[in-house]
Amino acid sequence: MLAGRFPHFLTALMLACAASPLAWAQTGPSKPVRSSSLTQQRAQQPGSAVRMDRLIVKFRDEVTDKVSTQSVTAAADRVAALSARLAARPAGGLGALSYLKSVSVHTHVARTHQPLSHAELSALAQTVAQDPSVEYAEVDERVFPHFVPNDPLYTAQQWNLTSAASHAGAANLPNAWGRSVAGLPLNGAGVTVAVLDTGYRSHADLVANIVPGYDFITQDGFNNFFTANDGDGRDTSALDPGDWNTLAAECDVENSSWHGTHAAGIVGAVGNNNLGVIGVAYGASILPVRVLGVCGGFTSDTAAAMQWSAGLTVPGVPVNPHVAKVINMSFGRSGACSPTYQAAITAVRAMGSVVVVSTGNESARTITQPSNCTGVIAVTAHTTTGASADYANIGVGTTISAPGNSIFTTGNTGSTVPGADSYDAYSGTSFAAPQVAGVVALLMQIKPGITPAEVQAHLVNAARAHPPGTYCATRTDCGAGLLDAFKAVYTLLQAQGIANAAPVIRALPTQYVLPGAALQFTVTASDADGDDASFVGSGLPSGATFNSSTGVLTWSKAQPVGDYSFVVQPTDGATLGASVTIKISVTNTVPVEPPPVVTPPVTPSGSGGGGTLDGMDLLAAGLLLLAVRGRAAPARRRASQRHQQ
Ligand SMILES: [Ca+2]
Ligand SMILES: [Ca+2]
Ligand SMILES: [Ca+2]
Ligand SMILES: [Ca+2]
Repeated sequence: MLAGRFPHFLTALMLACAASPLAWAQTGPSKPVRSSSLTQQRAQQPGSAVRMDRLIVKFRDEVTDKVSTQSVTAAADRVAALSARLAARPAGGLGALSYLKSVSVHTHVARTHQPLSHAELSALAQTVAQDPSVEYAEVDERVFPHFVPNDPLYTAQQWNLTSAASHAGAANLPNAWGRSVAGLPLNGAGVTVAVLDTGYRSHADLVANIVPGYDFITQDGFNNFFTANDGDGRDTSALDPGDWNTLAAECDVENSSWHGTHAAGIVGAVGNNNLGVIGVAYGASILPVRVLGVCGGFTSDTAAAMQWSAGLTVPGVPVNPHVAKVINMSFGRSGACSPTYQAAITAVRAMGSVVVVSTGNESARTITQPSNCTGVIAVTAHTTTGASADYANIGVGTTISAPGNSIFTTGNTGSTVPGADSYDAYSGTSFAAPQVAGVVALLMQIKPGITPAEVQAHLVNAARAHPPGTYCATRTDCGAGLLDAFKAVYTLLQAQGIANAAPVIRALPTQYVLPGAALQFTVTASDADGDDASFVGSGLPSGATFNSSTGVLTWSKAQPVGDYSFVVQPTDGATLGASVTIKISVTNTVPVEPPPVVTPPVTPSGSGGGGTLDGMDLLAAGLLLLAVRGRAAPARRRASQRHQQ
């Protein structure tokens, strides 16, 4: 984490440029703060199109021979009979089914004779469900449990994307990424996000998601391309030539920032490709639109770029074939919203595009334009603990806060002209806004055509409260709270009729420990959606610690003698599960009971009620009791320590 205040780039720009005839209307990126760098690694591409062929069909109970209904032959016969009835229907062309496997006595998986699109398969499921023999039918969706990206810097550096249990300020992406939409993982696939910034570099961890953008930076005067720095005015290449400045009379003397490559990587660096970092919407298309050059850019060019990105006509510029439904702008300048900005924002919003803007880095209590315009999502920044970042502007018009400190992303080593790919950490509201833009892309994937107003409502309603005791906790001008990707995703899925199952804690027997000895055990939970669970604990014995993320309770010196009740409740980050009381007994006399009678599990059907589970529980309890008894007698020289998964 970085400490201290960050340079007030916009203020500095306005002061430095006050004497410059070209610069007073200019806009600058929030200044990045570099904290480390890594070299690039090899890239590989993810897979693509999805065709599916599996339906889960639950047949109605039939009064028939119990033995025969449990056989594979009987199951295959029922599927074959169903298939024959479907084929006889007028629109039965897609309906040829064959038996694949069983889930339970009446629930089987049927396979279509050819792979279908998700929409075709969903329609077939509805047709199948109308058959009198069928209780229900649904697409056998591929699930992506416990999604942990294999990008090496994700685990090592990208704290901002982890669960709220890992870091109070994190944006809670893992369980959102674990969902699938129409057979595809939830990663922004099919959504285009425009990144209006300094352009982009063809970084190995980014380039696969880049679609052709545009360079909107016009000449400063006749044949004067000081701002553009690429030797021409508007052109079809949004590549970033660098924005270093050597003329103190124009603005601060600076090395190149590669600001656009950072913002683009935060939105949509290629994910799960065994390389570098992962973007929030790691399957989205990134439309790089160049509006910032040396000493920033112009309101006019950014307003034009916004409208072009959303599919509107800008005279002299070819129509954008990759219409962006999300537009990120990590820049601004002081003052009230300009009429040109407001007109552009109103126009692109009417096109259904969501505009996300950073609030600026002046530690101010007013936010910069265009984040203060009507109709945008204005994003301030917070630290790992969820406290408002000391540099981040807040003020009337702030919508939400996103992580802003030490945000790892794609970069470049060049101090002037482009160098090699790198990965770097930066801090600023510039790096908070692209995380919100990425979450918006996830929402757009779930519900294409979702309106900007709906998007904003979901983000705001899903935001976690500013943590108690922090500066923003009692203020009304810091926005709704902290960005929470999973809650936003879950509430939209719920609105679409897709429920979220609560996690369920796996039972733990009474935890016995000798006085003064160490106790450690792990609370675990299962979740039908494959979500990772975290825990809320209460009644922790004095001196014990509980890790809400890993579920590990550690009591290094258990005392005094007595019985304790530790109450723990699981959550997947959106839905709380039932609380469970775990009994802890600090005692010299572990109860000696006769070993339980263990009934061998009854196996054949797998749906034979609770007998199997009960047997396993008894077996586990018996083993535990034996272990405790073995330790409690002469073997007291060893401190008791248990670690249960
Ligand atoms: Ca140009
Ligand atoms: Ca160019
Ligand atoms: Ca990657
Ligand atoms: Ca769940």
